[in-house]
Amino acid sequence: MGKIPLYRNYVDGRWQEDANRREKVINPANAKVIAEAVISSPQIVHEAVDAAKRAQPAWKAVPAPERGELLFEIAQKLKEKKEELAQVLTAENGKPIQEARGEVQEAIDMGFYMAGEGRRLFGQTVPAELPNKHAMSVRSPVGVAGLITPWNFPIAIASWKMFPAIVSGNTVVWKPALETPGMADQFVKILDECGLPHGVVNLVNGTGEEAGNAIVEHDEVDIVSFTGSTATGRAIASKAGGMLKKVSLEMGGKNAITVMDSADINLAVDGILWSGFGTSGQRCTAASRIIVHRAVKQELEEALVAKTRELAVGDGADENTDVGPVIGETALTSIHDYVKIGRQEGELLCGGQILNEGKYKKGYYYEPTIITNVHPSARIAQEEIFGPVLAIIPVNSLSEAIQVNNDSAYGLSSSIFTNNTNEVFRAMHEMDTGIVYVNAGTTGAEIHLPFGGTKKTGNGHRDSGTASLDVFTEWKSVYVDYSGTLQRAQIDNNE
Ligand code: UN1
Repeated sequence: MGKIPLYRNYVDGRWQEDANRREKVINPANAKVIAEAVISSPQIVHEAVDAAKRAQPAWKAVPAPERGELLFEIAQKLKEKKEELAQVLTAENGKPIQEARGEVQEAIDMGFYMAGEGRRLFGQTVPAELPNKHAMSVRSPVGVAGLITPWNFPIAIASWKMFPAIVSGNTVVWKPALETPGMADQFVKILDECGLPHGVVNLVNGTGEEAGNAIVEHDEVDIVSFTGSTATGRAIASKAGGMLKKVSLEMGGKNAITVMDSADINLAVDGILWSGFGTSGQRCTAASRIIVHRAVKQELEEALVAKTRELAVGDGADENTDVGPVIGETALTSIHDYVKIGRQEGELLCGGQILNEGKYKKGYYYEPTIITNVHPSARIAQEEIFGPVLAIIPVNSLSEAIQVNNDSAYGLSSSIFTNNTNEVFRAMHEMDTGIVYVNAGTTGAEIHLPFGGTKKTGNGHRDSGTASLDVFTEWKSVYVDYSGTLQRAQIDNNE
């Protein structure tokens, strides 16, 4: 075995090795060890928080347009390195290279977008109640931000949090997922090369139990922004709640695509394939329920099964791959367990097996799977599977479709395929999710709109868009009285 990279921590502008423990990084396409990453002790997290705390006043004092300019250079560098980054991403995450390029593009877009925020960061100026008085609100940074990010979108989601955090004057301690430390390494190297002052972003690799907890539990971490599982999010919320710490959570989804009788069926099939089986179903936004009007159910199922069978499952590094491996062995087993449950709850139309022969022998591959005639309350229609598995639920009307769509603990993304204008507007208003698509699948959010969901998907905050600035800033209301007299609000103007 040739020499493999070691991914280190980056604390106070220095690359550091924690010699005690390391974790192997695996390519899910072939189970090869491709790198190692250090595993941080809570002590290292504390050092990173100290560094972030020390760097924050000076970073806050840098004029926001200048912080934005630095972001512009970072985005430019990400753009130059797009292909290299995409290759690293596919090797450690498994997603098809086309999708990896798309994900890096999402980070580039977020960089350029937030660079512009350096010259906006709008507050409000409003009339004051009293004469010769000025009233306005300005944004100020929250302080030290702890970012905990997942493996499924290791650079896009990191950029949704990192860029708004730093453009608005926070400093950062970032714990990326164990499975994808290479992306974090590449990202932070770019920040460093572009001259981000030391201590502004600190990278700590490690486990959720140790490094993640150490971030959440540290008194000097003022805000935690997390994307990942509902169980972890709940644990973070209860700890952070007790500490009265600001926390922004993005968690699960159980997203549905509704196909109405007026829909263009071929278009709906393409949307379902892309959102159901793209990234092997491992997106929070992945479609996992298909709600179909009975009038077009058979037509849709036939077309869907035929096209699903044509999908090329394989190594994501191959340009022709449609569906890559899933992230690892545990995921494979969990997906297969759900499919076993699903076969009791409905009828298997295609797929249903772990692929482990021939070219699939070494990696973690699952057949794109469709199960039909599933009841809306079935486990495979309620629980997040995070794999390439679709449950088809037949309905008789739009009202029933909306009811089924909303019958979920989660509320991230919904989609409707229809050519009926009234249905478009009803769906838009009545589907209870943070994102609604019309005549497109449930995936593909653009970075300049808020990303997030209702109910147990989140806790009311949003990533990306200008909404993310609300996560990383506090409002400060400012009143300037230039009358030269003491003017008492609510009293002197209401005598
Ligand atoms: C995620 O699934 O965690 O909207 C993020 C999308 C992508 C981002 C997905 N732009 O599907």
